Amino acid sequence: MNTAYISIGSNIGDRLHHLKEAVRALHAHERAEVTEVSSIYETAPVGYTDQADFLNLVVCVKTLLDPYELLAACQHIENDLGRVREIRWGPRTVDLDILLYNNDNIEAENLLVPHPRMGERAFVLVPLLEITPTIEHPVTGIPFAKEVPDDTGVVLWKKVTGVEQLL
Ligand code: PH2
Ligand code: MG
Ligand code: MG
Repeated sequence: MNTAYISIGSNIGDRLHHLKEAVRALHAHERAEVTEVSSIYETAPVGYTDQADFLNLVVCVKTLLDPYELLAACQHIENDLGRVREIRWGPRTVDLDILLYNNDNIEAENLLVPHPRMGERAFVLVPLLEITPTIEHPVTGIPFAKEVPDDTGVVLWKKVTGVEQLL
């Protein structure tokens, strides 16, 4: 069994609904199970800042899918939820990004794991560390908790204590 962490974000329409639909769809996959979920955070947009605030969370998935199959499953869910690809880092109904897959270091054209920008993004690290406080970077071995960036734009929006709350 493999363990992956996935960051999910939405800043268009009914953001909570989109996050829940994404968690449900991952969990409904016959070869994936969502075993842990973080709370939901409201976060100031990073990168392209002239857009609405996001809701973000991180989920832990136990899966028999290989990383590329998991990526395809994530993209399928994004498409099902009506995502249209437009501006890089721009507004999105739902975005699912693979952060970590076991301790793998993947450098493929369409997939970089660990996610190359995760260490700079408080909207990723705050929810990730809520689920797994001692997790380390698979390549550097440095605990992510050691280098959390400025988290002033990341505010607890809904406390979540179990997966059932989002299914
Ligand atoms: N996603 C991005 C770019 N910027 N900012 C926040 N707060 N949350 C996101 O999920 C996010 C972002 C690209 O996917
Ligand atoms: Mg993203
Ligand atoms: Mg993405």
